[in-house]
Amino acid sequence: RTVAYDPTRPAPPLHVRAAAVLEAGWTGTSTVPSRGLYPHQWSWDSAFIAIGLRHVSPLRAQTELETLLAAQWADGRIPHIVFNPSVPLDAYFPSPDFWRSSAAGRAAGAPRTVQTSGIVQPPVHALAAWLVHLADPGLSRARGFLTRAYPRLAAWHRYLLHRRDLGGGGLVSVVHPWEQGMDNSPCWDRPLSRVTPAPARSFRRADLDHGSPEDRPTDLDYGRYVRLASDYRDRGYADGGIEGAARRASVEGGGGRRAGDFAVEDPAFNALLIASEYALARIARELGAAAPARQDRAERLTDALVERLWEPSAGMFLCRDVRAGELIPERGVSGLVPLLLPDLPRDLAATLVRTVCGPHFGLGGTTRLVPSYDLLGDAFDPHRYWRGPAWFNTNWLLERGLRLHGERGRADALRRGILHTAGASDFAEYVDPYTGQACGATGFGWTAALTLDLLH
Ligand code: 9YW
Repeated sequence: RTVAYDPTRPAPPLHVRAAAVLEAGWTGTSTVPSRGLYPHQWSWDSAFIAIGLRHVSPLRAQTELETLLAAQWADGRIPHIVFNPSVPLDAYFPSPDFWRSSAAGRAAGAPRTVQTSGIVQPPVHALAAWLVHLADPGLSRARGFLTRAYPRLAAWHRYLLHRRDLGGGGLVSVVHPWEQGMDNSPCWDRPLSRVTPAPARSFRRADLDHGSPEDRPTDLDYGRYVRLASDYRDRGYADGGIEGAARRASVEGGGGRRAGDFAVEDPAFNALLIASEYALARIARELGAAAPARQDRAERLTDALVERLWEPSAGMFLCRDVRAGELIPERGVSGLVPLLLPDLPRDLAATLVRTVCGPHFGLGGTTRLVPSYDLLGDAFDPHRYWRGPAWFNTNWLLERGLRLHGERGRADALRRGILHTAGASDFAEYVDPYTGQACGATGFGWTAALTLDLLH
């Protein structure tokens, strides 16, 4: 339900079209990423959507984040999906009866009144809350927006840092490709190959009702996603972090249950946590508390990120396969996202800029937008989801990173590329990085929202 397009009339301005996409996706308490494909509330989508929505309605942007935070679990996790009870169960897979959050997640403190998934997504939320506050500080203070959000955001970061440091090196691990948000990135191929897929007949994909199979993950990928998620559920969504292992050992009187097969330290997930730590420090100061510890933690996390994930020979960050104890030799866009960080050593920032603009990602040369995966990689496919197409959220993050590190000309060019491609593709979910051709859904939430943000 985007604005009807009539070729005999001039198209409405871009900001009007983008706002109409967000209007069409608004349910009254949050915004769906896509009416057909993703009809519930998604965690990192909501954060990006709030960042754009603040320019249309600061109140709705605050509400978007408040709705998500209301579904937080008692252990601090923010679930990756909050289900809308009025949407039929078969509209999206995996549905609430797969996750069974209020039953299987009871020990982890899943909410009783709302159904959610049990995994997480990248922590963009504190950054979003701070930007939403800045859009209308008067309204934010009058509603106590940050006062109410702060303890929840702090608990969310605590969960990640204490329960999810599965590698013991100070970084957060994801336990499912859906947690990192780039579902079928070639970076996951190696760690996923150790996972026995659930039989194809044991589940029914709903995504293929909306998207073309060539643009989506394969059935084999899905079998593995289902296996990892159901194993995690069957462990009661318990984590294998230091605290989690100690707690289970005391409860079960033994070494605890086996942690999952998949654990990866991802550069984008951790960089977004660090960016959100800086935002939490600002939020704490706005609320009148000194927050030197948060600032220090952001700097320490940046050091850990460099130490554990920087690969000089690739000129970028790579993912670490925690179970195998090695870096994964694939160049995914997630390894460029740390450009967002203010305390990145200058030489690393300069190297990242060269890599973004070099043959593997092609910005300013062969590509219009930065692809999700290495143009020269064996697994590159310009149309298949996170195996090559360009996505608007990662490009928005890189635009900020380029600007932060003084690359104004390149940032301006990328901004123009994003705005042009978003408009021409009718706010596509993702696009062919060479041609800008729309893939996946159109009228996609964060594409419209981040377009609005760049227009302001
Ligand atoms: C799925 C909603 C989500 C995004 C993810 C994206 C996709 C869900 O859609 O995952 O069913 O495949 O990969 O990043 O949050 O837009």
